[in-house]
Amino acid sequence: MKRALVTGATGQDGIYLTRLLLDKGYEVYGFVRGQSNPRIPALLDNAPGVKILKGDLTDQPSIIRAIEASQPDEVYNLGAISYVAYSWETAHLTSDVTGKGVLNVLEAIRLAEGKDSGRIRFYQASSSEMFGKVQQIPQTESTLLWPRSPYGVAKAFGHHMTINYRESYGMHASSGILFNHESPFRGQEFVTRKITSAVARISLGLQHELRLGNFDAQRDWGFAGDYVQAMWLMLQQDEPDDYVVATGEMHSVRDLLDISFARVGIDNWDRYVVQDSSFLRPAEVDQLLGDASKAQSVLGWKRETGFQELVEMMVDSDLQFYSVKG
Ligand code: F7E
Repeated sequence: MKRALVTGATGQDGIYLTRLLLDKGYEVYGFVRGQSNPRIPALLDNAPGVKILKGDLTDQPSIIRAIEASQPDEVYNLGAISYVAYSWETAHLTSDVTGKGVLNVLEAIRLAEGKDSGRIRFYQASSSEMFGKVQQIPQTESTLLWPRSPYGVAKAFGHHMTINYRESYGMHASSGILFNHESPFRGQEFVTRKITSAVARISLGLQHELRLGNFDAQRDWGFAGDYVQAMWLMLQQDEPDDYVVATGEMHSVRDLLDISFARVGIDNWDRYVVQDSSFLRPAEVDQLLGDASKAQSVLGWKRETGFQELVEMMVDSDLQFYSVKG
């Protein structure tokens, strides 16, 4: 039986990946932060059988102990402060967790491997946010990074550190450059879920207004459940490498609004949606579009869920949730 250690296990991707690994027969350990973390019950409900280990990415001894306790064949580093807007308010903390946290995990693995380099396979959750002010359209694994937020800068540090440890020590360290990926488990601070939950509440008469920032931002939005497959596939390869994971389609925040409101039978969303400058960012990433040809040809990965299907899945799930919860 293979063993895996997943940091950030209580997050959206953590839940999907943990479930995938359990289904494949792995023994899975979730590395989870905080005292009485309120997200642990959701993880245990959705991925029964996962074993919880407590620690923090900024506390390296806790990572070393987690590796000792779990004896993993594979480590997936999904833990991060992941909300881009918040990273301007906490640039130091974001650098420590989202950036230096990666180094802490890499070093802990190197220590555990000793002379047996490559024994523990490592996945780093890199992000399309590293492309920021895009220097090429669409973005590939070799596109120049130009991050536009403290979050993007921290992710770029983790990405390059992963490559550096692979090249310096022969570690089996791979990096997935994942474009935006969403699901009903997405946090409500992110624009997709903010919209789908508001639309559900508006159609149920529980909310009357939705305040948003930049309507014109464009992203390459995919389904998180499809994307965790790519993470796993990367660690099944003989050679570690970096891969873009994306749909190759770009949509705007307006498209999200169109599909979400249409799903509940509202054609004219103008009367509910208000632009609020407090949601604009100090530096915006205007558009992101990924080219996942390498993941498709080398890993045999392909996305299964289209944009409209994804948005409708999220609206339906929120409708169900709020019609029970109120
Ligand atoms: O924003 C615009 C906002 O916060 C998307 C994270 O998973 O993906 C995510 O980062 C766009 C931006 O995601 C609102 O300005 C307009 O242009 O959903 P988001 P993100 O910043 O792209 C990457 C790949 C990651 O790695 C990150 O961890 O939507 N937008 N109005 C808004 N965004 C939010 N959150 N709220 C608004 O009211």
